Amino acid sequence: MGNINAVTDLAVEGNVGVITVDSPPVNALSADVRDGLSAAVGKAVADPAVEAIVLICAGRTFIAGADISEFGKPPRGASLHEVQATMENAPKPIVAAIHGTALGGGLEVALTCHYRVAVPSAKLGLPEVKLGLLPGAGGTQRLPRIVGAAKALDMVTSGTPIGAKAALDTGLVDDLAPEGELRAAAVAFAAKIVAEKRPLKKVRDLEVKGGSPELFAEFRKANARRFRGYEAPEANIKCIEAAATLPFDDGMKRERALFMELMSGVQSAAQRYVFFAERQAAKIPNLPDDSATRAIRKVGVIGAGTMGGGISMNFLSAGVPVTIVEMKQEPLDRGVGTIRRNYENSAAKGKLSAEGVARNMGLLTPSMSLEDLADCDLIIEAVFENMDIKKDVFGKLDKIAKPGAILASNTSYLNVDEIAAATARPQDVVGLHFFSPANVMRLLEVVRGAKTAPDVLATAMAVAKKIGKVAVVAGVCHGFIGNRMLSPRQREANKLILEGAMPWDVDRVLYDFGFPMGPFQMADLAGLDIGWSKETSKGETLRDRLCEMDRRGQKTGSGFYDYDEKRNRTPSPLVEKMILDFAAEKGVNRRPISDDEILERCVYPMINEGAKILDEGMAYRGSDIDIVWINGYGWPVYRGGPMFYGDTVGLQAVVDRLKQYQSTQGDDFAPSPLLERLAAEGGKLSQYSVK
Ligand code: 3H9
Repeated sequence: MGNINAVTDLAVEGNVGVITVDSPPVNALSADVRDGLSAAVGKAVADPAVEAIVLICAGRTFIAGADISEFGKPPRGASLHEVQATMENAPKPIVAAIHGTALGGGLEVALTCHYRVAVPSAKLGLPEVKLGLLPGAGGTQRLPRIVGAAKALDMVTSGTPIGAKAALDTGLVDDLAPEGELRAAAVAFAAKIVAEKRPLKKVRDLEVKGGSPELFAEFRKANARRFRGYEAPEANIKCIEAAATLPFDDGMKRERALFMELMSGVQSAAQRYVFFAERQAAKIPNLPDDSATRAIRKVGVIGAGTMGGGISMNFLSAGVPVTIVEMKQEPLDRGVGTIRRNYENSAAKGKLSAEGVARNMGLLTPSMSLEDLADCDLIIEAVFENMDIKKDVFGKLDKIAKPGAILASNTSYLNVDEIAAATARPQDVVGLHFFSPANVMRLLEVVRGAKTAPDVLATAMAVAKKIGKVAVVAGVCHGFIGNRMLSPRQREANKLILEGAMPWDVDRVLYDFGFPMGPFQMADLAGLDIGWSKETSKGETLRDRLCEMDRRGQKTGSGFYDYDEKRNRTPSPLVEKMILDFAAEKGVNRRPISDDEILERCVYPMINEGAKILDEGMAYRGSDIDIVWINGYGWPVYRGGPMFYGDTVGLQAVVDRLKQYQSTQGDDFAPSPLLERLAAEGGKLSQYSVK
């Protein structure tokens, strides 16, 4: 218990007052922390024995930012700006002692201290942009006064923190303290400042270096694509511009105004929601955080194709040995070669050292025998998507795997319970649905079978965390969460181009909505011939006909679009004619289709399908569904995911439109009972959780 308030303590060591903030988990600037800081600084200033002050935090980190959970609630206690003014104007030097992460409001507090000392492992940054915000406590005005306009632009628009050593180089910290000795080093530093009678350095009094108009113009141009659709990056840029051109107090006013604008907007609400949703997804109802897990020291992967290779890389990169099995030598060699090449490419880009490549490859054991998986703790099957083949593999694994080994399938659609029934240990079977490219995509759907044991589920979640994935639990249903919702969107996209739209119209609308690409671009990229075969093709669908003409997507130079040698696409007149002919053949009277109809027909059935998934208990929470779509399918994070977006539109409005489409398009659009109920009750899909 602190002697200032429940989360703050003031102790005096020699002539230095040490203020400790102790507010787990991350010392966020809650009302208690702000009040405590304000009172502690006041008390230290009033104490004649104190000549300098150190601000340090207990636990795993320095202040990691404003308390995001307080946003949108009525203000309580001292405002952060008031606390900062008290600190910056204190007549005695204040030294911030930084370990862990000084993020957002945390770094902004440190910037109102007169000096900063950090341990080498500390990280300092302004990540507000990731929450759809900007640093609203003077960060945009003070940071460029130390690191210069160019570096500040980079830091506030990326949100990526820098390490303490880099911070020392830019002047953001004044001294490094030995790891584990921060308190003593900071106290010594403060005493030295007093002894040397160093001035009270106020960052606000410094000049911004390098803030020319060209810098901002070029930065905007170079990053236009990266920032597409997002409001926060531009607001952050405007603030740095203000720092470079206006007096400090005017810059602060600009920062405040832009901060309030972002804070009251939908994008930041969505991004803050996603921050908590992502952490929530890791929690399994009725399974405590400290549930027992099985030790995973060695992993087996069956299949050395694109999926198997990507899956293996996740574990190798995390330092876990992998045995990869393929039935024949040539595909095994090819798969291992691809893994090596991927690592070498990372090394060429400076993302991995040469030793890193060697270390990761040294953890990989190629094999042509399933028997070699006998000592694996987790075995992941990534073979062809066919139930008979999968059952055969699991039947064999059942005889080979050691007792207690977890047997996982990477199936993207198939029934995990049926796969589990091919073994005598269904409690050890789970679905681990990775997304391609599996070494890059953050999402992992963990499919809980009817008999999957709780500790298997807990282990799957822990493994996901270890390999840096965002895991979401799904129940057993066709396509689980993600692919199940993709299917109505695909259905409508295909119908729309028969009824009157063109593929490029549908793609443009979904791109403008914020997806990285539309469904037809996606199909061309993936290859139209996935699951298509020349022998059995009967020209029944447009896709069949395109494949029959060898227009199989980007790889053949044409698909729905025509591609040049640099893979730039243009709408194809031939495809346009094929679509018109196909529609005529089917007796469809084409009509003009508005962009609104395209968007509603592609997105509202997804919202509806999400509601069905929740109603059936196939996802624990609406927010889990949003995490799937953001991390697995490029749903724009500033729209919060399909469930959050449905809430933003208004569930009653969604239901009304679904019913209208139901009258013209049929029962595919029949609203789910849960959706109708929530709409009637004023409930929210994003807040819905299965009891
Ligand atoms: C800001 O500062 C605005 C100002 O510019 C202007 C104001 C006027 N608030 O991530 P973890 C919780 S905006 C509330 O699993 P890690 C988190 O929900 C803020 N809660 O741990 C979780 O709770 P639970 C700018 C927070 O070790 C628990 O702490 N700052 C906050 O993997 C552990 O979190 C940021 O954006 C918060 N600020 O990573 C930093 N932060 O256990 C956001 C965390 O109940 N935070 N929680 O699920 C992070 O990036 C990471 O949490 C951090 C630790 C790197 C600190």
